[in-house]
Amino acid sequence: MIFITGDTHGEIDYPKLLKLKEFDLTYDDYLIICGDVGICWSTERLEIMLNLYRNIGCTILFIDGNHENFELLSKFRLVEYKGALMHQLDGHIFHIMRGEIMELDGKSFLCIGGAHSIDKMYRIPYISWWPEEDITDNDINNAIWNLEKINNKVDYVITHCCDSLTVTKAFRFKRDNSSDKLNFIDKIVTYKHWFFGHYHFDMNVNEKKTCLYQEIIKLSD
Ligand SMILES: [Mn+2]
Repeated sequence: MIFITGDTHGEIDYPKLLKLKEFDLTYDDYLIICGDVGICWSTERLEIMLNLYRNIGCTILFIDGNHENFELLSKFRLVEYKGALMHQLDGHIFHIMRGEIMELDGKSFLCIGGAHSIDKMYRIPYISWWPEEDITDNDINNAIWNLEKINNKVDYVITHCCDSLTVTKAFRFKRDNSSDKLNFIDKIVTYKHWFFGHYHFDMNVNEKKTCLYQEIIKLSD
């Protein structure tokens, strides 16, 4: 089984994951989290967070959001798992690098973490805000390079923020450099469905794009 959900913010929005307990989960089941996972936030609480997420009992694959401690995240070893480059935080907990394409049960997922914090001015650099949050040209170039090998076609796109067109039209929020870069991805990639987090809504923007927060989607086999 493959599940996808939105931001979990460490223990704050963790309780929704307990709904997964009704399934008979194994490590051959996967939970994809669309950023702001918050396992890596403070060094002191890292082990507590890892324990909490281990308790779900399936393999956890997440992209980064804008609220992650990138310094701490970068300390984990890089591994190739499911065809994609990832930081391995624990036996069954992985952070997917930006622009990587993973394959789970025959389905492909283009994963691009990162987003811009609108409340950046109220945050403290390297304590509650990290400059690595924004999507860069290098991230997009990595996606382009990986997409070329499969003719720019994937089953799913997983991001934290969404493209500027969606953010301005569907949510009436401001565009930014990160969302602009996803406009380009939207133009070049053929996909069945795009899931993203960040905006703290559960909403189907259209038939191909879904914003996730508390909802947990189970992909059909
Ligand atoms: Mn968030």
